Amino acid sequence: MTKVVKFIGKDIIKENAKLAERLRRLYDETGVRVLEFLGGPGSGKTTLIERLMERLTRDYKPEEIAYIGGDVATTLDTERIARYGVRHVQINTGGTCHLEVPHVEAAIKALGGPEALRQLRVMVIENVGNIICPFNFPLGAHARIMVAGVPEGEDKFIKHPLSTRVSDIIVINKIDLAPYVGVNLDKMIQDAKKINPRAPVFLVSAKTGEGVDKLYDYLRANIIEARQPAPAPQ
Ligand SMILES: Nc1nc2c(ncn2[C@@H]2O[C@H](COP(=O)(O)OP(=O)(O)O)[C@@H](O)[C@H]2O)c(=O)[nH]1
Ligand SMILES: [Mg+2]
Repeated sequence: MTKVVKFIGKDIIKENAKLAERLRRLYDETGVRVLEFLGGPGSGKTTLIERLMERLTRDYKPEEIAYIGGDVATTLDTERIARYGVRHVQINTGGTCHLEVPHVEAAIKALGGPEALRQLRVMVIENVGNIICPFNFPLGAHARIMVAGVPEGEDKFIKHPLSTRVSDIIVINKIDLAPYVGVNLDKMIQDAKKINPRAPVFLVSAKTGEGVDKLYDYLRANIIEARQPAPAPQ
């Protein structure tokens, strides 16, 4: 009889979740606060991180800030962020559609290991552009920030309830394009809140900068400078 090994994907997800707890302990021991950005390709993750880097480098020294860019190929995003003078490292997954804990561990090693983390106040991880897989593989971050671009469609949150549910913060980006693509922003907000009542929703345009201050102030007060550690990754 043919032997079948089932649920292998689930085992990988479980194993990664365990490793993510180890990463979280490393972050908490070294004192770095970690923000992870997730969302579809082109949703505006790198552009939003650029806007946040402008603000972070006003409040912190560049050597207190690090960026880990996850992508299938190229160093394009990391080159964009490197312009802010912050520590940076690119991970090329070579085809895998999401980052896993060993990718981040390798990137931390490239940054200088736990000693380097001790010098940091904040580390930003940009996951591979994909609205499904990365959400299944937590990386121990203190906040997982889902970025959905308005042109991707009004129904993004309903169509991706699991991704929406595991996110700590939801960002609706490219609001400058809402009138052109005929998207009802109120409906998007309502959908997001219905699926994930615990995540605050921010409306931004990473291009014009609208709404970015509000998001930054929230991140700074509640994640980067929070006295209480954030809840363990889910
Ligand atoms: N109109 C508009 N374009 C944006 C906005 N944010 C990003 N973009 C554009 O969307 C494209 C993809 O952005 P990028 O940040 O590279 O997306 P990523 O793949 O999620 O990192 C680029 O051409 C950006 O200039 C926005 O708020 N409004
Ligand atoms: Mg990007």
